Amino acid sequence: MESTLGLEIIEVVEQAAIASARLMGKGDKNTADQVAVEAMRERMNKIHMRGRIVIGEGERDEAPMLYIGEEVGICSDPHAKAFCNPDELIEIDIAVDPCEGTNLVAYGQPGSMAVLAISEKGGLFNAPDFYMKKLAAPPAAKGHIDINKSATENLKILSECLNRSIDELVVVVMKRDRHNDLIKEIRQAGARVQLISDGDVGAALNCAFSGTNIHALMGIGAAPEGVISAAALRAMGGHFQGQLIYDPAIVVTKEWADKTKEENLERLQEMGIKDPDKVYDTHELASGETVLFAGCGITTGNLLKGVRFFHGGYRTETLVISTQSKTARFVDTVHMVDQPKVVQLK
Ligand code: VTB
Repeated sequence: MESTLGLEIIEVVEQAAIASARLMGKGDKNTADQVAVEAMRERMNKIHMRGRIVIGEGERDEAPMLYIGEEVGICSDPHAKAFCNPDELIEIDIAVDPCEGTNLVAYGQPGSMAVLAISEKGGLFNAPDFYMKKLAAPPAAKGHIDINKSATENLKILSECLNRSIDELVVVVMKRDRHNDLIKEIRQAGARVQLISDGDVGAALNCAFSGTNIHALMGIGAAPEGVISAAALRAMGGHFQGQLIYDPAIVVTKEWADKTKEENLERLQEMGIKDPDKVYDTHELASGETVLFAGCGITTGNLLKGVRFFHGGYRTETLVISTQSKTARFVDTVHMVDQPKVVQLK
């Protein structure tokens, strides 16, 4: 799978990021998302691959593009055998979020990214559009902290694993009412809280690298984004656990805002999720033998610079992680549209 795909997916997220970045600060999150979707889909359909969207923009009747089940890539063509070689015909599953943090783009705030994860067929958890309680942390804490423990307990463990005093630790939490008690507990335990409005994929990713001054992500976000985060953390050896949330008393799942807990449980059963309280780890959310992650900064965040436009072109920064090549590549690309008058070195 790695071959050229691991490199071509750089362009897939770059094109989505560039398209979305043009809408930065315009206050129009839907268009910022839509142009990213179109750009991502267009570039994916130029790759010699046989892909199926397993996490995307919604069910087929909701989303015209990158809907769950959509087949993408040149080798998805029924006659592909005539012009694709055997390894290009291997079925792969793709989880996409062309504009992760649409609000961040719309309001020119930091940390939005175009992201995707790829694995062989069946290698990514087909997360339902529910919320997910998440715990992400650096590789040093992998398997030591546990989503079933309290934030206080996990902070003590994190402190020991990272050899940092608790008051030096920074935990990213999304600024939502559902997190008020969590935020209070983290602060009472002596750690610091970095509140974000959106973009918990980038926040999880930050946990995988030292020097980001982010040591954990805690709280409830979307399950689909959780799978993409888990793919990246798995590839980096980081810690990620996720547990589906189906009780409206905790948070109302947008898609089924009028549903009761029992109705949500029924829907999960229908989707084949036998244990709704199961805690998933990185190897269950991204179970494939080969897992790829790619993310390109739309607006500049902690880890990746956003798209920068200059006379004659633009510049992007992408992170590509592969379990096969065991690499995390930071790709700084200068896109020379016209003959640029000047290209800065850095
Ligand atoms: C979450 C988070 C995402 O949107 O889904 C959030 O995982 C939506 O949360 O990273 P609310 O429904 O509470 O607003 C993001 O922040 C951006 O897609």
